[in-house]
Amino acid sequence: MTTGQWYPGSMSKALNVLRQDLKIIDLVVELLDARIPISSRNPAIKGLLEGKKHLLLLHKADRAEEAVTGRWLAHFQGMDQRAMSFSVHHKRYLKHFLQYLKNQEHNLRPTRIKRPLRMIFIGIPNVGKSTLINYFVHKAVTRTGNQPGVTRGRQWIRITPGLELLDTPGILWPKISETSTWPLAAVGAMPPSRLDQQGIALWLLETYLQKGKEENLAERYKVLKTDSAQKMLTYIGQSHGCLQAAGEVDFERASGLVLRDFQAGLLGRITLEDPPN
Ligand SMILES: Nc1nc2c(ncn2[C@@H]2O[C@H](COP(=O)(O)OP(=O)(O)O)[C@@H](O)[C@H]2O)c(=O)[nH]1
Ligand SMILES: [Mg+2]
Repeated sequence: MTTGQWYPGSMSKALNVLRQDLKIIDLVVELLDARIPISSRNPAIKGLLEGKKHLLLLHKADRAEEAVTGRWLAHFQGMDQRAMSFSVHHKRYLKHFLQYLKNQEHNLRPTRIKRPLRMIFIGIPNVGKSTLINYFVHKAVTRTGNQPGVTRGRQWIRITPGLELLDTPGILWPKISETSTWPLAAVGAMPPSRLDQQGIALWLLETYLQKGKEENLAERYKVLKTDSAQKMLTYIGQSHGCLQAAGEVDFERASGLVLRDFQAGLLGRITLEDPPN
């Protein structure tokens, strides 16, 4: 399956919807995958964000290396870009998030407007937008219906008396380039084409080895430690019955296993893209 088929022509339509929604939004919260903060970002939206407050959320932080997420946050701070980490699996992130918005209220709210701060979540497919909206629904004070002056068909979730969330996320498409495809496919933001599967798995294994996390792999797969991704994939295939009729390792199947395990979170925390030093 090519990228073009997976990201159909509805992209410009989605951007138009987003452009409409943004008219009534004060704060745009852009979700990035904390494991791939570079590849999960779409720089093309810069123009859309003009005049909006913009917060980056390094989401799924429970899957990324905590120290590296910290370095990413410092990196963004150094660029005067608001950024926080988040995960729906640890309550403390929600606390921090709400506290931050409360502290920043006077900065985030347009002056002279006496109404709750309006926020939207945007991001690429599978980054966790719907999950996050549902998460906030459960924390919400009320869910409000259509209001005068507000886009028809849109609902707001009142999280606190001073904060409302648009219940429809803004969908962004990742910027596809030669280098960004593997990280996106690895985290499940786009389907691995059959041809790429092995390349992605080898790249993932290589990253674990480079980061000195071969222990994670050896543990999960009960295989020998090695410093070669190719050998690791061979061991995994051998020990997990990913074999062809002739007894040779079926690398395609072994790669599929690695990808599924990674996406299921069975290979431990890892950040696949580090901030520039
Ligand atoms: N580990 C982890 N997974 C998450 C988190 N938030 C969402 N997910 C998972 O990410 C996947 C995609 O989420 P979804 O909300 O459908 O993404 P959307 O396409 O952006 O709406 C689902 O399997 C979620 O369970 C998180 O904080 N941590
Ligand atoms: Mg969704």
